[in-house]
Amino acid sequence: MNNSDGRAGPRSLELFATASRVIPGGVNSPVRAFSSVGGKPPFIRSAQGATLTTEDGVTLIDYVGTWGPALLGHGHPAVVEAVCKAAQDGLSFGACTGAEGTFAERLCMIVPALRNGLVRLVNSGTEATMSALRVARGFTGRDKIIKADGGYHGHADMLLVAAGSGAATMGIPGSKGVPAGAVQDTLLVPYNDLEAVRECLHTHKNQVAAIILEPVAGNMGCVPPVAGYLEGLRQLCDRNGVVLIFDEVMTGFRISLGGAQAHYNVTPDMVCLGKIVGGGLPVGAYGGRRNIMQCVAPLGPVYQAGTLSGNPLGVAAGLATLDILEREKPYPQLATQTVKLVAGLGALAKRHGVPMSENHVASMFTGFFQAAKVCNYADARQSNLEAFACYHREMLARGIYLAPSQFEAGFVSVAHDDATIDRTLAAADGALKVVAQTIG
Ligand code: KE4
Repeated sequence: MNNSDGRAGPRSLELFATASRVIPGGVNSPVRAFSSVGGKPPFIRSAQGATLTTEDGVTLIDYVGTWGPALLGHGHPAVVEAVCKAAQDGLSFGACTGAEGTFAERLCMIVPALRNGLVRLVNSGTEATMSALRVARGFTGRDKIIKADGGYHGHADMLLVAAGSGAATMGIPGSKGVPAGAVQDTLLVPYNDLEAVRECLHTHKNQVAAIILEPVAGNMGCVPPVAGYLEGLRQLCDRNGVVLIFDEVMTGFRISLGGAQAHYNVTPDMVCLGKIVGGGLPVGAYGGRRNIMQCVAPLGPVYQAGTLSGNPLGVAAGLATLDILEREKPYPQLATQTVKLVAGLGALAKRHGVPMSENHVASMFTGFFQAAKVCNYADARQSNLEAFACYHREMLARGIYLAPSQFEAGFVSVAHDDATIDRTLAAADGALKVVAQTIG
């Protein structure tokens, strides 16, 4: 192995064997197992800025960014310092702290859906979406929810649904262990299809509590909303008394400081946050209109709780992250670097005759291995997954760490400078040459 080959070396393989004896699949989250790209995952010893260092001593340029949180780059000194300082005063109290209120105030000032509203801190994106939907059901007294096919909102039972055929379909369990009853009220519509939502609301008149949506899809690969889609959803929800929930776990503080809702100027009734909001520590949040959130215990009858919710270390990391984002406003730079990367990848794919369709919004991007434009999950699934797997392996062998799935978004951080992007494009030149030979 050369010194930039990120594929699992002897030490990573040894550690994977150990982990596989005691952890399902050797991983604490399925996508990390590299199942869809082949090979075994490199084990990571440390991370700094735009790079990861593996247990085999190889330094990789990272576009996973711990699945989104590392917007500022890994191990930002001000965030690490804030966490270490908070830790000196104790790790968790399970009681009220001043910092929680300060953090909630900052969130309510920054995120449009939280302005004059209420927000509750939790420990993951899954908790945020699960809780927001329970509150929407409690507030409306309705049971049905609508989600987009290919949208991922964490692993709560009601959200683990597989799409059937047809435009708007009744959810069917998307995982063993999810009872049919848990998804019987979950309706699926194609992303970016306003007519399907209109039809669904008509068919299930006065029965739908909420629509939950990634305002920029990231879990089918990066897929932006088509013009008018978010605005149309807003109108349909207003007309039908439906709670519009933007799942901004991935897009929050990524697309802009105020998230996708600020970028597209469409304010949902509720918002779910995660990833960047915790600066890399386990923090999620959900909130929105005051009259909705007043249903939440202890104010109202909708129960939700959490031992480590508002944890001092997570709040310290989140506050430090918001401080940096508000002070440095890195979004124009993030967009510039992402455009440079995506344009470079597109030119290289063209040069090598590899069909690639790029989507990007701010510092989220995906190169789909197909020629057609990707506007929803059905489009995304037309991608050449063998070509993607080959590309992933070849990039890793050249020191570039990409999400091990065609259906994930890549992330550029503040630390991805010109030299980092140039190194990435040089690696992609070689990788795409191999892909071209492979797909013939
Ligand atoms: P967590 O429970 O993983 O913190 O958040 C769930 C979630 C909710 N909403 C959106 C839009 C999300 O993207 C996620 C989690 N994202 C995945 C990757 N796309 C996390 C990676 C993983 O599952 O290991």
